[in-house]
Amino acid sequence: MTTLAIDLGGTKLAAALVDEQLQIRQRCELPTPASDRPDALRAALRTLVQPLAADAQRVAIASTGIIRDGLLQAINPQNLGGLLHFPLVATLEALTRLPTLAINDAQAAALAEYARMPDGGDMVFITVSTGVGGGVVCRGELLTGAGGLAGHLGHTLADPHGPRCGCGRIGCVEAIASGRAIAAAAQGDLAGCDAKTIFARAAAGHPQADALIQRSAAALARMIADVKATTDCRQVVVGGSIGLAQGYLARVRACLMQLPSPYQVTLTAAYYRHDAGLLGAALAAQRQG
Ligand code: ADP
Ligand code: BMX
Ligand code: ZN
Repeated sequence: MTTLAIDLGGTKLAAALVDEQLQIRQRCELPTPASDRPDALRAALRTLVQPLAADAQRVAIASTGIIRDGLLQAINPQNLGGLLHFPLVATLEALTRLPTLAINDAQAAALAEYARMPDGGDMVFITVSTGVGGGVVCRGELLTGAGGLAGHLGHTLADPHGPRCGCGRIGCVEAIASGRAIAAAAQGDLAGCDAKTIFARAAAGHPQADALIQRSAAALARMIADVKATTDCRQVVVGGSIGLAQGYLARVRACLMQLPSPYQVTLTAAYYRHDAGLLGAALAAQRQG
């Protein structure tokens, strides 16, 4: 069976056809609409799925937000242009006439990354992207929680005196480490730059750009220590465009190494790189049968 897999993030929407061996073809991408109008997202999804739906037998979407009963509920609506709710499954079933599964993006990526780990062991996936998301695999099972909130590590506390997060809480990891947070903290000649530009400026030796990235990496390392203390996981896998950016994981490792030995854990970059969410959604659909 061929799955039309979709990854809906705060910045980009990706889609592809995925076969039973998890081979990807016809991958395409669009920017996520920065609008609180559900119609804008519906229109973007229509553009994305229209060329692919005829060659698929089902749809699987990995999406940012708390996903429950096929509905998206934003914990941080600022990541989606202010959009709070969206009926993912009903919209995609109406657009494609295909059965559709929806799963949180970081939870999906955790499934894909865990499936290719040779020796199992508890694993936590973290995406550092528009926001900061997570997925926890414990004894071979993905934790979703009763309401879908499990693994939302970006909304754990980094600094009680930090900036207010879009979720309403003060000082979340996401409000310091995410792409949006890096951009929001930029001042002077960096004001208005996105995180990708700030990484490029840091590579060219810009001290403020370097400090913003270091602040993100340090917050992520502290969060990973908390994750280790909570789960005693064997491995932490990092993805997302910030997580996978040149030099970022090395910075996180260097910060983590400053901490005592119980907090040390194997840290790796996502094997499936930017496709971990897409492939995890396809895998979840395969398993559902
Ligand atoms: P999404 O959140 O939609 O899944 P990404 O994982 O691409 O998307 O994360 C988007 C964030 O990553 C944005 O803040 C963007 O500026 C930043 N970004 C994109 N490409 C890069 C890059 N090559 N290096 C550093 N940051 C990047
Ligand atoms: C936010 C939250 C999570 C998501 C994470 C990463 C929303 C809309 N999303 O914490 O559900 O997993 O961002 O999302 O509240 P991404 O778009 O950065 O991949
Ligand atoms: Zn938060």
